[in-house]
Amino acid sequence: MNQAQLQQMAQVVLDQNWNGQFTKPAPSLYPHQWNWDAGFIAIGNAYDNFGRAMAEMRHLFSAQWKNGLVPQIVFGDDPQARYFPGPGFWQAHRSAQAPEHIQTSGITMPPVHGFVLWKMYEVAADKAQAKAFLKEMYPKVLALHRYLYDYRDPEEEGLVYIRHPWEGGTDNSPIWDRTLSRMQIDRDQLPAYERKDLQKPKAAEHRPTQEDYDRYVYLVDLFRQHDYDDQKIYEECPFLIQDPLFNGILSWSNEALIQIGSLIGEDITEPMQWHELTVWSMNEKLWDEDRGIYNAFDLRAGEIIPVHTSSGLIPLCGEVPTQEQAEAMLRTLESPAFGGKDSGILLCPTYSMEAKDINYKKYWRGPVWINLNWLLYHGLMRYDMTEMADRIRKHSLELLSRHGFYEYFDPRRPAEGEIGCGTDQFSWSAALCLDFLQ
Ligand code: 9WN
Repeated sequence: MNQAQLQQMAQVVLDQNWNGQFTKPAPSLYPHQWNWDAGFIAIGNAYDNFGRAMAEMRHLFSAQWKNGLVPQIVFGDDPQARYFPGPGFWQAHRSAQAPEHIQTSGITMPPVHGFVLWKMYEVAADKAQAKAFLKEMYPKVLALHRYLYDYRDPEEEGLVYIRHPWEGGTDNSPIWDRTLSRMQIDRDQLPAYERKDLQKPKAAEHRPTQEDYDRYVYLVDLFRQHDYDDQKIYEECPFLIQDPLFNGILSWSNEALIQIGSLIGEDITEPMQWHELTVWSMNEKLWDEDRGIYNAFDLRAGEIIPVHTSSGLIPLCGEVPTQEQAEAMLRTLESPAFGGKDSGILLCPTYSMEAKDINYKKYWRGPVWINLNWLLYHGLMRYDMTEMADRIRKHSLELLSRHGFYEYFDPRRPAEGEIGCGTDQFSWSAALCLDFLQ
């Protein structure tokens, strides 16, 4: 398939998943609007459909909570939509902070919006229109970051915690295993629920387990019992993790807020302070000198989580590491753990291939995801590591053009069984393909 055909097919996926108000991540599995998906999708649309990219972001932020939180899911009103947990389970209206006019979940997701807006501005054909859009959005993104620093960084370290695996975006990442396994769940006490994500034949094999879902549900139940009060949740929640992917993305968006604020003549004192503190703390607390990667930290247990996933390489995108640290990260990427040097593996597996429990088909426990590849690509480019960046871009395009716009991919060559996994017609795979093709 040539580039023009791939581009056209990616555009078709985005057109088909657009419902007039927002883009569904996938036609049936994910029928509502998701937070970080919306950001990646807006980047893809910014080239040829700037109006739709703006509408996507406006729809997401129309559901921003009064305290600044931007929800993980904004529910659409399609009566056919089947997804668990739906708005009736979340009961976000228990919080006085939730918006009245629209239904949402009660957690957030990685804060991609700052760099998404900057990227939209960079590629915009009509700079005056894009600048007006930045002016409109800047206070909203600032309010989101303020929420994160005010409510998710209790020790004022500059490191934001997530309180649910869904907030991290990498639902069943091995990073969470130990914390989740400490949670003793009494199934009789758990609210009754029915998963809707196991329709496809391989879904049970590829998606998170029942034990994972019990814990996801337990946490949502805890949040709603506390009416989504951040302080009470902080006191009680067994899952409080400072994740390098989340904080790396936050750093990039802090930096973008500084750029946007400077361009539109706003006060940038806050993002400058946030940026400096987060970068410093990530290097002080999360950097693993021996292994050349960033770790996560379990705030409840008070310990580092020394589990190697590609999340620990994402801080490259926010220019968190020094040049020297970045070179160590490149060596990590090239090592047998991530297979970056001619190993026949298509980059980048999401979990260290040296881990005994890597599973190349199971969601965030091994497969390649296009959004993480895209973040890594940009991170490597920032350090002029063009050879590895190019390899990641080429591998991403090879997967997409040969196998389609799947949700995630088995990186092995030859792979056993199917290579494209999860849902097909996945919006961010299509959107970021468009960006990779520019
Ligand atoms: C829960 C929509 C989302 C992505 C996440 C991905 C998956 C949801 C789910 O789908 O999570 O948020 O039901 O599995 O893990 O990153 O945003 O595409």
